[in-house]
Amino acid sequence: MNRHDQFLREHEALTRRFFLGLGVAGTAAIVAGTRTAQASELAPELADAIEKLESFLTPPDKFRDVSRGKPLPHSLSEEKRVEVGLTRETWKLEVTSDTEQPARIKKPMTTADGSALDFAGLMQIAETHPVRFAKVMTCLNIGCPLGTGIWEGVPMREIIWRTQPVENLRRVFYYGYHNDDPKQIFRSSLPIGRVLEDTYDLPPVILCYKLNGQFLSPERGGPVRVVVPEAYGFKSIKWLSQIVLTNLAYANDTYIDGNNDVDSPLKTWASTLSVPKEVAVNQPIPVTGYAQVGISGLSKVQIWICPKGTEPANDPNFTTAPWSDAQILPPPKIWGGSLPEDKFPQNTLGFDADGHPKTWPMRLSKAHWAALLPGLQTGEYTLRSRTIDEKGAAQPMPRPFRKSGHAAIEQVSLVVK
Ligand SMILES: Nc1nc2c(c(=O)[nH]1)N[C@H]1C(S)=C(S)[C@@H](COP(=O)(O)O)O[C@H]1N2
Ligand SMILES: [Mo]
Repeated sequence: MNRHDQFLREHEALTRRFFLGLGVAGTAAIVAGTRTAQASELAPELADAIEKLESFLTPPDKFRDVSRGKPLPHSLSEEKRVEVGLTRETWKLEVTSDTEQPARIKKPMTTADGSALDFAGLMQIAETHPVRFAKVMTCLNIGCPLGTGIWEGVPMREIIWRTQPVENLRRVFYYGYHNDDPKQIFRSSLPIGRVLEDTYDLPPVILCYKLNGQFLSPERGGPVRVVVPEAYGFKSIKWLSQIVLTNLAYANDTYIDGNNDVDSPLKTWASTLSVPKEVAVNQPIPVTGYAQVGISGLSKVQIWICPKGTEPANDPNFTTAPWSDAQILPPPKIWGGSLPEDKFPQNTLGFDADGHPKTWPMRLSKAHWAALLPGLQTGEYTLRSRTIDEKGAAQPMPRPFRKSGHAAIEQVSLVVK
């Protein structure tokens, strides 16, 4: 066999092995219909890149911070934070009726009459109603996620029911400490139904006090923030101090300014993490990445490499390109994120008693993937990755518009020398 034939044979073998050759029944984990790769199926050439992948959970102090406020509420001195209720000892939450479109509630909770909720009161509710779930925090306006965590809190409805609402309650809006400057209010809102009931198997909307098993830091919105499991970051208000019950029938989030689609749940999409910039001719190319697993789940990650500039015309989403399946990695052995003892807290939604995920990939979080591209000839190439969600929609569908969250197909350049 001459060298060229040898290459073709190897190339073909590689192609089959890494793109199509995952068909050995019984060797792969299939959870909830999505096939994840077993360690034994991963090419040895990928070991290095997989080893270097970011941890599944993000240490709380490594989240990217996009907080607003002048000064940033978390940058205030300890003394000032004590004064304005941004410590566990001094925190207070008021729950009142909207003065403009009032909801009828019998027992508003106010600081004036001493009925506001304090942290000890919150911890009392936490004794019987703690909720924990994994979630990726993503800013609608930024492509890349800010971090993934196990968020712990109590359902917001537990507090709302204490106000004894009677009628004319259609929506709830909420905001946090904003330097006592009305211009700095950053408000978000939800239909009351979403708060009272967890539809589509979603975790509840929580008042969150812990991230990855540790009390919420000032940077992450402590002492208490809202976390809305299925939503982009702007719904998860930090330094929470006010919940307002209203008869308003539509969204009044601050994020509406800026042309944002504030009813958009998390999308599913893929990104690369490591791609060699330059590779040698005929050398298999290890690539890794992650997928944000949105409301519609994740069934596949696919990649496609083509010589630069040879993309098909009139097919902006590259639906007719020869995409091949990457391997979705199984749950990690080490979760990271500074989780105490690297163990999930008991009763984390979606995890069994031993701390193993019940399904994988997990909706509303992330999954990592890897692929070994067969060796290529000299030239400039463009590598793309995309997701297919559980309904079969290929990125950027089903919701391609930028102001409902990032979903554009990523492209990365690569040179073979
Ligand atoms: N009070 C308050 N809450 C806020 C914000 C803010 O500016 N002020 N920013 C929001 C936005 S736009 C995002 S994307 C998330 C970011 O959360 P993180 O800083 O914990 O990553 O916080 C949200 N909560
Ligand atoms: Mo954001």
